[in-house]
Amino acid sequence: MQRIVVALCLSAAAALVPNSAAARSAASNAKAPLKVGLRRPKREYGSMAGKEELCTTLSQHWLHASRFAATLERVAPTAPIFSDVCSETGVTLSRFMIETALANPELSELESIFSSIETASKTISNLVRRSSLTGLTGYLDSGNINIQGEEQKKLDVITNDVLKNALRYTGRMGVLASEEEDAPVEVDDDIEEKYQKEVLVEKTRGKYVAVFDPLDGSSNVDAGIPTGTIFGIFEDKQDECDLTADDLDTCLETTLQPGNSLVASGYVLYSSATHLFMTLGAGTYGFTYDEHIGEFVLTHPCVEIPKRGKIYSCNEANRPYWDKPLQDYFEGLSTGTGESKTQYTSRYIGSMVGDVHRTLLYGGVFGYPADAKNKNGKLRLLYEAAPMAFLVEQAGGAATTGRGRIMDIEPTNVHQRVPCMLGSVDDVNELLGHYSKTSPAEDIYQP
Ligand code: FDP
Repeated sequence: MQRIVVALCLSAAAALVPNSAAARSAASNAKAPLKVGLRRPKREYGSMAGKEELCTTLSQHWLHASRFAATLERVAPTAPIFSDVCSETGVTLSRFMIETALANPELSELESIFSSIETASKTISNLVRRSSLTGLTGYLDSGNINIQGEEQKKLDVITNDVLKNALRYTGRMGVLASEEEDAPVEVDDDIEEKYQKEVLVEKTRGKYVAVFDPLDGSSNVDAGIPTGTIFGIFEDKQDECDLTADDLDTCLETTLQPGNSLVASGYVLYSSATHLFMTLGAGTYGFTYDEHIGEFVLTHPCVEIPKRGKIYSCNEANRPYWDKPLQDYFEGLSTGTGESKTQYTSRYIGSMVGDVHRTLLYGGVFGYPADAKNKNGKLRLLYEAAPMAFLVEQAGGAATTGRGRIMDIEPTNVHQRVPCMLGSVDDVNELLGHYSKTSPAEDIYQP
C-alpha cells in the first residue's frame, strides 16, 4: 500500500514538470521551455508502474519529450516526495497546485485561482445536492431571462454568484464572462487593496481572465441528473480597460481569445461523486472530492482517452436536421457499418460535463453539431467548447467543428455558439473523413 501511495505521489509530482507555458512555448515559440524537473516515477512502483508510459502514448509527444528534456536539465533533485502527506491523504489539488507554482513561479497566480475554483466547487456541489431540501429547485420567481434568452433557474443565479465571488476575491481577476452575465463583471476597485496588496504594488489589473459556465446542464438539475461547472483561464492581454466608462468593448475583447491561448481549463462534475478534471497544458488530471477530508484528491493522473470508443453521444432528435456527412457518420456508428465495423451504443445525458466526462474515460464521441434549426450548434465556444476541447486534446483526444479544430477558432462574441464534436481521435477522424467528401459550401454551419 505504502509503495502504491508513494508512486501515486511521484506520478503527481512528475505531472508538475511541464505545464501550459512549456506547451504553449512549443506551439508558439513565444517563451523558452521551463527549466523544471521532478524525478520520474520508477517502473517498479506497485500498480502505478507504467504510468509514464501511459503518458508518452498521448498524441502530444513533443510535450512529453519536453518533460523529459526538462528533467535532464535539472541539476539538483527537487522532487517532492510526499511520503508523510500522501500516506494519509493522497495528492490533493491544493498540493498539486502549490508544487506547480513552486516549480513554475510564473504560474503562481494560478494557485490562488484554482484554490478559489476549488472552494466554489465545493459550495456548488453542496448547493446542488441539497437543492430539493432547501427550496433551490425551479425557476426564479422574477422570471429572469438570461442573455441566451433562457429562463434562469435559481441555481443558475446562485452558482454564478458563488463562482464569481470566489474568483473576484482572489483579487487577481480582471474580467469575468459567464453564461448568466450579459457583460463582463467588474472587479471592485478596492479588492486589490483589501485582499492582494502585492497586486497594488505591481499596479496591474491581474494577469488572467476567466470564462466559465457555472452550472452547465442546469435544465437537468431538478431531476438529479449530473451537472457541472466549466472554466477556462486565459492570460489577460489588456493592460487597461475601464468597465465603468465607455470602454466595455475593450474589456470584452480580452476574453475573446481562441482555445489555443488557454492557460488552463477544467470542469467540475456534480454527480454520484464530485470530480474536478483540469489541464494546465501538459496532460489532463482528475481529482475526486473526498468529503471526509474536504479535499479534492488526485484519482486520475494523466488521463488518456481511448483511441477509439464504442459510444456515441448527441441529441438524436436532431438527426433529421443534420448535414449529410453527419447523418452518414452516425448511420455508420449505429449500424456497425462505419470504419470500425462495430455497432456503437448511444448514451446521452444532455449535460455536457457528464457526457464529456464519460467520453474522456470510456472513449467514443460526444457533440452538439449544427442542425437546420441551430445553425451554429448549441454549445458556447468560449466557456464550453474551447475549455473542453483543451482538456480532451490534452488527454490525447480531438475536438472539431467537422471542418476545423475548435481550439483554433477566434471568437468574435463572448456568447458565440459553435458546432462541437469531440472524443477519441479515431472517432473524430472518421467524422472528418465524411466531411472531407463534401464541399464546405454545403455545410449548415457557415463560420
Ligand atoms: P443546458 O442547456 O441544460 O445548460 O450548453 C447547454 C447544455 O445544457 C449542455 O450542457 C448540453 O449538452 C446541451 O445543452 C443539451 O441540449 P439539448 O437539450 O438540446 O440536447
